[in-house]
Amino acid sequence: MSYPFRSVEKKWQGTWQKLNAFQANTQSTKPKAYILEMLPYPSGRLHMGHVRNYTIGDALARYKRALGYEVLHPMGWDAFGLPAENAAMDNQVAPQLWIENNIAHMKQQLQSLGFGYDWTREINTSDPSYYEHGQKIFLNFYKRDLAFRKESWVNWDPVESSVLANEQVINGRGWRSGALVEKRKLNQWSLRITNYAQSLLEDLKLLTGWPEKVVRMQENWIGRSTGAQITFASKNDDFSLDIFTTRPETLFGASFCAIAASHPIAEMLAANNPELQEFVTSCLQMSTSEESLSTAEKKGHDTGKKIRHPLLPNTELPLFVTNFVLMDYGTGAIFGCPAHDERDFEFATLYHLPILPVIQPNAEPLSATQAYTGAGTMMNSQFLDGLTVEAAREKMLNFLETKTLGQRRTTYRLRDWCVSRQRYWGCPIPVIHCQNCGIVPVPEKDLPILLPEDVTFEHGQNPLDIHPTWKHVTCPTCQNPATRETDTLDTFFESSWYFLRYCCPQSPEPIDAETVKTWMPISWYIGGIEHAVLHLLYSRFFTKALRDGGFLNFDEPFEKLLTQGMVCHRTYQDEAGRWLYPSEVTSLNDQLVTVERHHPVIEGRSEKMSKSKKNLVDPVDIIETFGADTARLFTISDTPPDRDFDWSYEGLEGCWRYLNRLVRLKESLDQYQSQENKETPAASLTLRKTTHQMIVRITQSYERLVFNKAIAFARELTRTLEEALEAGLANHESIRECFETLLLTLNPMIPHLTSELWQQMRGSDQDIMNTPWPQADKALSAIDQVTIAVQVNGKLRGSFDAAIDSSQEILQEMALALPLVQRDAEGRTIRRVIIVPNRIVNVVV
Ligand code: ANZ
Ligand code: ZN
Repeated sequence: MSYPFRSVEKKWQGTWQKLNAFQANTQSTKPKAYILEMLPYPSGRLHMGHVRNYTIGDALARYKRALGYEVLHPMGWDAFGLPAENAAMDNQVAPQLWIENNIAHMKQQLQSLGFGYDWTREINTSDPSYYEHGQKIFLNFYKRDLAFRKESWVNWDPVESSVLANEQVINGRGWRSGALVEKRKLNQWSLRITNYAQSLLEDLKLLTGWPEKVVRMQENWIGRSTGAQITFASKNDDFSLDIFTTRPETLFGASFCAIAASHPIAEMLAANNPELQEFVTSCLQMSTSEESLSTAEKKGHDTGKKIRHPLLPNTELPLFVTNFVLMDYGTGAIFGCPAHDERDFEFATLYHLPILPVIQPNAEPLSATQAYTGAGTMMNSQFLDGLTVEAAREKMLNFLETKTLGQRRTTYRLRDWCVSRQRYWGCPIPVIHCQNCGIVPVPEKDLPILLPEDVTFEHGQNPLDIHPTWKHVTCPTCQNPATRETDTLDTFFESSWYFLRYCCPQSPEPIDAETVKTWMPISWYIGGIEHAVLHLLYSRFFTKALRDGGFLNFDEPFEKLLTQGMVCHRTYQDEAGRWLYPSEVTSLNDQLVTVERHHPVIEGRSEKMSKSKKNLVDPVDIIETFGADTARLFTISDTPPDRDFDWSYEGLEGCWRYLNRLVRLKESLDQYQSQENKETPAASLTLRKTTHQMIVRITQSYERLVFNKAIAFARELTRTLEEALEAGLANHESIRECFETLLLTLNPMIPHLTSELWQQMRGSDQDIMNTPWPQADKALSAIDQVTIAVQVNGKLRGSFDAAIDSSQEILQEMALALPLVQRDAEGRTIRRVIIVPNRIVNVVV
């Protein structure tokens, strides 16, 4: 007989709902913990990625609660965005309604998994009660010149018929549509995230609880470069050119200058040069993302103009317009030094320009077939000759500054964040355009600006723009006829601050600083790595911008970040190459065949679950067959949460069997308590020791979020208890203590079954949720320790204490965590780790 999970799970879900068990109390005097999973898009169905993400968060939140924290663990919906609009077009249903239905359905699915959320704080970003506050924040940014409108070249996604932010262009394509992005010159709203480039970069230092990888990705995205801005004059002195360089020491090796196609000087020169005009136009049509530029063929057009070398009176440099210089980086103009820059080398070879070496490599001869970009000694460079590259750079910078030919300059790769979208299903930007007054912010008393509901969707048109009346208003300042802004905000605007609103969902102002301060920063933020730059960078920017606007008083929103791995599954194809769902495949005489006709099936490798390859498992099926606890346990039992994990039916069944083992254990325990055993103090003590040692190990695993290890230890303890029951030598108290420890430590992961068994043990008025986390007794849990020496390439680098007979895996992990070892290993690959048990770990790099 297997345990009746349906009734048990329903019972506990009902109890939690009735008790409002997860409502967070701001007034509580307990220490606070804020655990958050990234809010989902309400597509209508939960997928396994959600289940894993939310199980991790829920296990953590319940654990913190058991430790005595007042826990905030809310949930909401990132509800604006294109899919709702597409569904509206496809199914003739209003986006509002489509979203509402999806939310209702997904909420019910979340509840059936037993996740403990404080639903009184639920946020739907498309609800006016939320976006009204987004509009207030926008106006505040506008007042502070952090939101601005200007005509500029923007990324145009032809499939979405809308503009995209730089962060949303990936390899030259739209992040959602996959379409090749075009450049358009449009009047758009942007946020001045670049004002914060330096502090976004500097404060990465504070994020010691973030994965190194994500910190690196943000650092690269912000892309700080230091160098010089140098002014070059044209031969006829009809214009001057400011260039940006990170290599001023190579100035004597300059052989040409180049500017972007959208540089004002290119525009000026093209005005009476039709050929140049044609070239400029063709460049502008091309995608200009950095990635596509670095791979695209370098093209240039000689303007015929000559530029004077600032330090060599007799040298003239040709001026090119090129496709590889970006207008919005540095000054949009460069000098080219082909001998020491690969791109310039390629260009010079193509256009037969001189290649003038100015750096002599220290060890090798100069190559004639490629640029030399390494260190060396300066040559052909007058006052720099003989210096190292570094020293020459300093000397040149000082020289340029004393002669006022240029100055030191720092630039960032980060661009201002374009937030205008030409779509209906987004938050209306609360401004009015008036012929007399220009841009007029909507007065706060008129907020929220609501979306009209009677709209028509026509392909390629913004429904707000073609609506007969919505945009026609009177100017709040001069009372003349005026029009509303018809662009809506990028949905990333709403998701950049929703976590603040969860703290004070009823506040009449967007943010109640006092309340927000009690909960923020978020202790653990859990979500996908795909947001490493986009959402996480925007949220950090909002936090800083809101701080400077007096809305709050801290610098960073997310103390610790966990980027969870993917849920993967093997793929299946029939002989014709068609993808098959796992449910369409069965095994017959050890061969994989289709369920229906027993045709042969070809098994592929495990890949991220995706619709296109059909390697999906529907959480609903799993919950219905095995229950929520099995599904929860399985998604976190196999691998640490930040790694990918392979879905397997066998693994799932293993978890199901384990739950049943716990049920049987309770039955054996009842029997044990009612019978005479030949108890010995030694056996009881041994059992108690194991129990308390396991409390330490399991607690440590929770602290490090390695639930798979916590589960492995719990399974070990289960085995010990089964053996003790069998042997019949331990006393009732030690047996009971062991079982209760198991229930308490498993509760965050499998809350339904453990709640039920707890009640059976302790009585119907008892709730495991109100029982604190078990404390290990120091004397009982003491494990014999040994000191392990750690070497890197044979040199002593430190030591640490570990439990005697610790596994190789644990020893390796602890050794690699030593700061000195990390320093030695940085930027190198670890080739081997040699372990002498209980003595030495030697890391070979
Ligand atoms: C002369 C030079 C000599 C350069 C040399 C490099 C090597 P990062 O590190 O990415 O900041 N550059 C400047 N502005 C540019 C723009 N708008 N579009 C394309 N390229 C641009 O690189 C800065 C270097 O990229 C600058 O230093 C400049 O070329 C180029 F041996 O100046 B360099
Ligand atoms: Zn006006």
